[in-house]
This record gives sequence, C-alpha cells and structure tokens, in this order.
Amino acid sequence: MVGSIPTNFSILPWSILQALVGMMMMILLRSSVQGAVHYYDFVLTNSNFTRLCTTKSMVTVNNSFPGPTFRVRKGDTAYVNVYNEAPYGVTIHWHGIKQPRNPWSDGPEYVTQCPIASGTNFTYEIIFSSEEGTLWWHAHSDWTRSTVHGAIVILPAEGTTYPFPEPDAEHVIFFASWYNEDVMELMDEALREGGLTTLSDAYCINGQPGDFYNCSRDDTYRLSVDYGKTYLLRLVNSVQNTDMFFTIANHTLTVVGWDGAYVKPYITDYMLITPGQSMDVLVTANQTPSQYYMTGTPFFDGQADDFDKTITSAIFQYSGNYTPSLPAYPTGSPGFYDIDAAKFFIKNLRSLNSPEHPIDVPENITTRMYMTIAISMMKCPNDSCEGPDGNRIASALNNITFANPSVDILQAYYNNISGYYKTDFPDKPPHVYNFTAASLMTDNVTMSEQGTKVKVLEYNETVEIVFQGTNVMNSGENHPMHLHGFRFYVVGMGIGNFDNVTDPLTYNLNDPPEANTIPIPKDGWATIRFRANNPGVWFMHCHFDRHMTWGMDMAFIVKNGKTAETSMKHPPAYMPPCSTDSLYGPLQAYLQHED
Ligand SMILES: *[C@@H]1O[C@H](CO)[C@@H](O)[C@H](O)[C@H]1NC(C)=O
Ligand SMILES: *[C@@H]1O[C@H](CO)[C@@H](O)[C@H](O)[C@H]1NC(C)=O
Ligand SMILES: *[C@@H]1O[C@H](CO)[C@@H](O)[C@H](O)[C@H]1NC(C)=O
Ligand SMILES: *[C@@H]1O[C@H](CO)[C@@H](O)[C@H](O)[C@H]1NC(C)=O
Ligand SMILES: *[C@@H]1O[C@H](CO)[C@@H](O)[C@H](O)[C@H]1NC(C)=O
Ligand SMILES: *[C@@H]1O[C@H](CO)[C@@H](O)[C@H](O)[C@H]1NC(C)=O
Ligand SMILES: *[C@@H]1O[C@H](CO)[C@@H](O)[C@H](O)[C@H]1NC(C)=O
Ligand SMILES: *[C@@H]1O[C@H](CO)[C@@H](O)[C@H](O)[C@H]1NC(C)=O
Ligand SMILES: *[C@@H]1O[C@H](CO)[C@@H](O)[C@H](O)[C@H]1NC(C)=O
Ligand SMILES: *[C@@H]1O[C@H](CO)[C@@H](O)[C@H](O)[C@H]1NC(C)=O
Ligand SMILES: *[C@@H]1O[C@H](CO)[C@@H](O)[C@H](O)[C@H]1NC(C)=O
Ligand SMILES: *[C@@H]1O[C@H](CO)[C@@H](O)[C@H](O)[C@H]1NC(C)=O
Ligand SMILES: [Cu+2]
Repeated sequence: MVGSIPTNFSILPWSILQALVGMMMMILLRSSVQGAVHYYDFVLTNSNFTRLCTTKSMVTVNNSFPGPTFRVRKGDTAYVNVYNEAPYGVTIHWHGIKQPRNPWSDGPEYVTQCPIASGTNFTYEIIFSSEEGTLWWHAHSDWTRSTVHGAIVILPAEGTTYPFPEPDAEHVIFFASWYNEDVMELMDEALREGGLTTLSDAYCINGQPGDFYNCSRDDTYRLSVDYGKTYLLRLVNSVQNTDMFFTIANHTLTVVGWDGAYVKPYITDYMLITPGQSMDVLVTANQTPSQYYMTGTPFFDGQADDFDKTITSAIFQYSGNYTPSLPAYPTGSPGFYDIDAAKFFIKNLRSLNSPEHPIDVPENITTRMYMTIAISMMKCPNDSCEGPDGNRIASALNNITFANPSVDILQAYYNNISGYYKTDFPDKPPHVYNFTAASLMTDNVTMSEQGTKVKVLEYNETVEIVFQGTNVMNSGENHPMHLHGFRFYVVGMGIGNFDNVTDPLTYNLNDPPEANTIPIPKDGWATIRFRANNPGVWFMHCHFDRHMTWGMDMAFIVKNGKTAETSMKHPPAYMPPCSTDSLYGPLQAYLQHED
C-alpha cells in the first residue's frame, strides 16, 4: 500500500501535484495554528451504581463514574452537546479553560447561564488557548459535581512536545466522593435546615473506593505497569469538600504540571491536591516487580474535625511473573492533620518559566483587593435553623454572602437588565479586626450580609488579590479558591494577618506558579495576580461545595476593550431560559424571602 503512493503521484501532472502539496500545507498550517475541532455528545441520565454494598440511582454523563475523558491538543476547539435526561436542571463547567471572550459556555449556574432544563439540550463551545496538561469538566449546579465530572487531557500542539522526556504511557487518576445517599437530597436537607452537611461515606480513585472499604476489594482500580517504564499520571481532585494527599508506596513522584501549566520538576514522596486542582506527575516503575498501593488520604486543618476519615486506594501493579504478595502500603503518606507537609508541598511548586513556556507576571497593579474569607451566619425566622443559636450557617467574602440571582448575571449584564446584581462588591473588608484571633464569636463579626455583588474591571487591568483567611466562628481552615476565566500567578503566601508593608517584600515575581485554584492557608493569606484581558462575567469561589453553596463566592465583570478582538463574543442563538426546575434556584429564592 505505502509503496503505491509515489506511483500514483508520478502519473499526476506537476502543476496538480504542486497544488495538492500546497493544499496539504495549508491544511497542516491551519490545524497547527487554529487547532482541530472536536464534537462530543454528553447524555446526562439517572442510573444505578453500587458501592459499599449500597445501590443508588445517580446522575452521570453516559452512565459512567467518572464520566468520559476527552483528549484535545493545545489550541483546539470542542463542541459538547449536552442532553439533559436527568430529572432536574444541570449546567457544565470546563474547569481551568479560560474560554477567551466566551463566557457564554463557562457554565456556573445563575452566573453565566441558567440550568439546562430536564428534557432539553445545550451545546457548549470550548475554546482552548494557552492551557496544556490536565484539566477537567464538571457540573456547576447544585451539588451534581459529585457524580457529573471527567478529565480533559490537553496534549502539546502539533509539532511541539512536553518539556520532559516523552512518557511511555499516561493514565488519569480521578478523585471523587461517594455518598450512600442521594446528594441532591442531602443538599436540600442541609439548605432547608441551615446546619452542617452530611459527610461522604468514601473517597474514590477512578470511581472505586478501593481495598480499605467494605464490598470494594473486587473492583479496586489497578494500574498495570511494566518494569523500567515511565508513566504520566494526570491527577484531578473532584472530592466535594476535602483536600487529599496522594502517595504511591516505594515510588518517587516528579510533579511536572499544575492546573494545565507546567511547573519545574519537583521530586517528592507525596502530593497535596485540593478540590478543583489537577496535577501532572511522572512516576518510573523502577522497584521490585510487585504490587504497591496508591493512596488518597484526607488532609484537614480545621477545628471542627468533621471530615470523612477514610482512605481510598488503587494498586500500582507490575506486569510479569512474580509471586504476588499483599500490596506494599506507603510509609511516607502524611497524617490527616499534617499541616506542615501540606505547606511544604505547595511552597515547592514553581512555574517553568522557560523560553517555550514563558510567564508574564503583572507588575504595575491597577486594581488591588484585600478579601477576607469567612464561615459566617445569617438569621433564621424564630431562630429555627440548625446552626449555632438557631442561625443558618453561611460563608462570605468581605462579609458578603453570595446569593444566586434568578436570572444569570451574564444575561442581565449583556442585556442591560437591572435588578439582578449590584456592582458594589467591596475592595476590602468593611471592618479591620484581628482576622486570625483565637476567638471570633461575637455577632458583629459572625453575621454576614447576603447579596449578589460583582466587581467591575476595565479591560486589561492588572489585578492583585490578597486573600485573607479568617478564624471567624473559630472555623479557620484552608479554602481552595478558584477563579474562572483566567489563570493567575500565586506570588505570595504566609501565616497570620497580611502585613501590607513587609509581606509584599517576600513576593516571588520570578517563577511564581500559575494556577486556577489555590488553597488559602488556614489563618493565613495568599496573593494572586492576573491581567483582566478576558471580557465577560467570571465566577470566583471556594471549591469546597458546601462553602460555595453557603455563599463563599463573588463574580467579576470584565468590560469589553475597544476592539472586536477584545470584546465578548456574541451569545449563541440559544441559551437555556431562566425558568427551570433546579432545586437550588427556587430554594435560595425562598430562603431570601423568608429572611
Ligand atoms: C455518550 O453517549 C452517546 C449516546 O450513547 C454517544 O453518542 C456519545 O458518543 C457518548 N459520548 C462520549 C463522550 O463518549
Ligand atoms: C435501581 O435500583 C433500585 C433500588 O435498588 C431498583 O428498584 C431499580 O429497579 C433499579 N433500576 C434499574 C434500572 O436497575
Ligand atoms: C440539540 O441537539 C440537536 C441534535 O440532536 C441539535 O441539532 C441542536 O442544535 C441542539 N440544540 C442546542 C441548543 O444545542
Ligand atoms: C465495614 O463493615 C463493618 C460491619 O458492618 C463496619 O463495622 C465497618 O465500620 C465497615 N468499614 C468501613 C470502612 O466502612
Ligand atoms: C517498600 O519499602 C519498604 C520500606 O522501605 C520496604 O520495607 C519494602 O521491602 C519495600 N517493598 C518492596 C516490595 O520493595
Ligand atoms: C510600570 O510602570 C512604570 C511607570 O509608569 C513603567 O516605567 C514601567 O515600564 C511599567 N512596567 C511594566 C512591566 O509595564
Ligand atoms: C414564629 O413564631 C411565631 C410564634 O410562635 C409564629 O406565630 C410564627 O408563625 C413563626 N414564624 C415562622 C416563620 O415560623
Ligand atoms: C491576633 O491573634 C493571634 C492569635 O490569637 C495572636 O497571636 C496575635 O498576636 C493577634 N494579633 C494582634 C495584632 O493582636
Ligand atoms: C465587636 O464587638 C466587640 C465587643 O463589643 C468589640 O470588642 C469588637 O471590636 C467589635 N468588632 C468589630 C469588627 O466591630
Ligand atoms: C457584616 O455585615 C453585617 C450585616 O450588615 C454586620 O452586622 C457585621 O458587623 C459585618 N461584619 C463584619 C465583620 O464586618
Ligand atoms: C494590555 O496591556 C499590555 C501591557 O501593558 C499591553 O502590552 C497590551 O497592548 C494591552 N492590550 C490592549 C488590547 O490594550
Ligand atoms: C495597609 O494596612 C493598614 C492597616 O492595616 C491600612 O490602614 C492601610 O490603608 C493599608 N495600606 C494600603 C496601601 O492598603
Ligand atoms: Cu472554603
């Protein structure tokens, strides 16, 4: 077959051959410059799954948990037609993908769209730009992220390579939570009663809890490896409310990517990955052929001690002939409360900052924000809620508890409809107090104000946000803050109250890592910078779902620039209408009226 090609070509006249070669060149150029276009169908349905000896019906994409992984190259475009056959409205977010000029397909419910109603479909246009590595997709409505999620693999553009030796193979390692009960019912109950939320029953790796749970051993995820080969593992954490440590017994890990950007290779025995983050790591199968546990153990730094204290596992299994013993268990896995191990890991991530992967850290800042992060409370009628003193548990950024509007902010902004949001999100906390004091229980600190407030930015502004973790309600813990529409540089991090004179002197402007989700240290601060060069409406929130639902959210509106290329794209012909059967929308509206 191959030999016949030149023969066929030789009978063509020279000019036609030239034209053909020209056309092929053009196609090649087009595909390397503009990227390929992919089409996918996602079908959201309810179906039965059994874990821990419990069978329940839950919503997934294409009956799979986790859902399908899709693979693209840097700069490609994907169209995903989502058919919602679930019994309630759902939206999908393309986590970490900047979506230049295209907030219409970003996905957070009531921020950029209303839910796709049951029985209808909506097509997302996903525009890949500078992202390279591993990102993911997940539902961004109610708590459906728990079962509606999957990985996105973004390979280097055609003609380019990884900044490390080509791995022999690659695999996705996806962390999620498993609840024996229906997560929508758990959410309904938590919001109705205003108290704490139910903990998960298990964590999973690639949909399986693993060997340390009942009724799970037969289905533990096994990764088969060959001695001497190097594997690229693409980790994603979609756990609902818990950070995870990841370890492989007897194997060293080399972290090379974080949130769809490369980092300087960092060699370690364990990793910390928070909900919302994705990380790429190389591991070489260079140990005695045997079986080794890969474990996901929770990391918790709060005071309430209310987290799922179980361990998920999978098996790193060498191929070949050997007498299998019990898998080796990691000895270097940090303890559940090992705050120093967590800090040490984060501190060691640095951007690659090479000629092929340069960075561009904003230096002249035009907008500075200082933003407190707090667990808080709101009053309930007759003090009838389950939080302290009959109050409703809430959370806030700069004392504002975000409320979902009934019409999404993007639509209201684009069509100039007033009444759904205000533009007065504060640049700093309304009161300065000792944010990290040991006891912060007085009403003037614990009670937050509910509202739908955004911060408006001019196109191309350079933004710096100092996040200040607080101990309000004596509930200090780390919060994985996630920004849509951008990737930011993490230029600084520290413990205690931010000092605006001495702390900036510690900033790393040379090789700060780029990310979309960063854990703000417990009773500490972190500084991020980004350039507001993506017009649209972009959500920012804690990636612990219970905190997000309680109101630890805000949004940016980035105005259009002066040209068409610096302005939002026009909306697609169809956006889901804002009158749906979503549980959260009406429920929250009801709560607001009740107060
Ligand atoms: C999902 O399922 C639909 C219908 O069975 C199928 O056409 C589609 O290709 C599947 N999508 C993916 C991403 O696997
Ligand atoms: C799902 O599980 C429920 C309860 O175990 C059962 O009643 C139902 O028939 C199952 N549905 C399907 C499609 O298997
Ligand atoms: C719904 O799906 C059909 C194909 O099944 C497609 O023609 C139509 O464009 C989709 N509608 C939206 C809004 O995506
Ligand atoms: C397994 O089941 C036993 C007996 O029902 C129970 O005591 C134990 O807590 C369960 N273990 C886990 C990890 O769920
Ligand atoms: C794994 O490491 C432990 C601790 O260093 C060692 O005792 C054990 O023999 C190793 N296991 C294998 C299978 O090499
Ligand atoms: C920052 O502003 C100063 C003074 O306006 C200017 O000299 C400098 O070039 C700017 N730096 C960058 C990186 O834009
Ligand atoms: C609050 O309590 C009063 C007196 O018991 C009762 O009349 C009223 O209906 C209650 N309000 C709500 C919203 O439950
Ligand atoms: C704030 O509270 C912390 C924790 O109690 C304490 O160590 C620190 O000294 C306090 N700072 C100030 C300025 O009072
Ligand atoms: C709250 O009230 C307490 C006690 O009256 C007071 O010491 C504290 O300064 C107040 N804090 C704020 C932020 O107003
Ligand atoms: C937050 O706002 C509420 C309601 O306006 C107010 O009572 C409280 O003092 C504020 N808290 C802080 C810490 O500013
Ligand atoms: C945005 O700012 C950068 C740096 O100052 C500048 O190079 C660029 O031209 C600006 N872009 C637009 C569209 O104004
Ligand atoms: C620095 O912090 C102090 C007190 O915390 C405050 O008064 C001052 O306005 C801040 N300066 C800037 C430039 O934000
Ligand atoms: Cu949080």
